[in-house]
Amino acid sequence: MNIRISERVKKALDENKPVIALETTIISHGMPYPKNVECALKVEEAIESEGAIPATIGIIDGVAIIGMSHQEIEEFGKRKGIKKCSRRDLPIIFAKKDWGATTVAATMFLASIANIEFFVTGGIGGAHKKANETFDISADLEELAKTNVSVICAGPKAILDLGFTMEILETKGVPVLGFNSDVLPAFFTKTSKYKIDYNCKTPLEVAEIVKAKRENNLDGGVLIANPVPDEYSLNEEKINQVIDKAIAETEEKGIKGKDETPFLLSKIVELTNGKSLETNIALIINNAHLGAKIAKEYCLLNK
Ligand code: PSU
Ligand code: MN
Repeated sequence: MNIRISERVKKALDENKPVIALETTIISHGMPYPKNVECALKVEEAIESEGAIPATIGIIDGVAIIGMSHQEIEEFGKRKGIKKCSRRDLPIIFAKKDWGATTVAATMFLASIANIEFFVTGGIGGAHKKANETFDISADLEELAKTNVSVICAGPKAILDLGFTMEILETKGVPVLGFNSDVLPAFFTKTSKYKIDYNCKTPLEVAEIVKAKRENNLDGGVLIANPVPDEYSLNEEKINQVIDKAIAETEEKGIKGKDETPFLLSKIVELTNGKSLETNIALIINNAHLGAKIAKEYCLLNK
């Protein structure tokens, strides 16, 4: 496989140090420049401040990079026309020696090849509203079903059908753990009406569950849902109105498939005058701290 693991990440993995995978779709298709680059670098810093090693993953000229340099991250943030790359796009990007910004699904796949257990992001993809008619269900859920990587996020974004998404995760055998939460956080907001069965209070508790999953050969991911910090949580009613407006616009404009999520994300930033972006950045950094803490505990358990 065309893969380049940075020396720093290689060394950390060899020495059983905590490594955290990070995606690039969030940079290229999830946020505007230059905030996207600022955010990506702050997330790396947050991970480092906890004593863990960040591994931002993306594809450059057909080579999967595990552990991008700051310069490469900057390039991902700036460059136009980088393809959004989910699992199904990987062979095409490799064959054409193209650039690809990896989604949760593709990043999980590449992280697993590099033996990285933990992956931090903002929100995962899931079943879109009306997925019962359109079948628009993110490949992220399939990947969580089969690939051995644990994903720390702030819940699926409320642009999705959260109930449908949770049902699919259950069907596919993906444990969903709330971090100090009894309900599924909905990305921009701390809460939703969907109950979570397992509330973990400490990073160690999460690490123990991940370890038990691996030791018992229960393939697939674990989803850790970490609510956005209080001071950044948006008003549920207002954000849902904004989301409905953005979704109505996708219908008017006929935006579908892989373009739908990036369109909705940028529309929501526009409609909230950038407020949603602040929240988005804050919650990823919050997830980065938690992910690093969990990974540290996991390394200690596996000593
Ligand atoms: N959710 C967010 N921000 C994002 C994404 C999801 O809050 O940037 C990105 C992730 O990379 C995710 C992808 O894997 O969108 C899902 O796209 P789709 O729905 O086309 O599978
Ligand atoms: Mn989709």
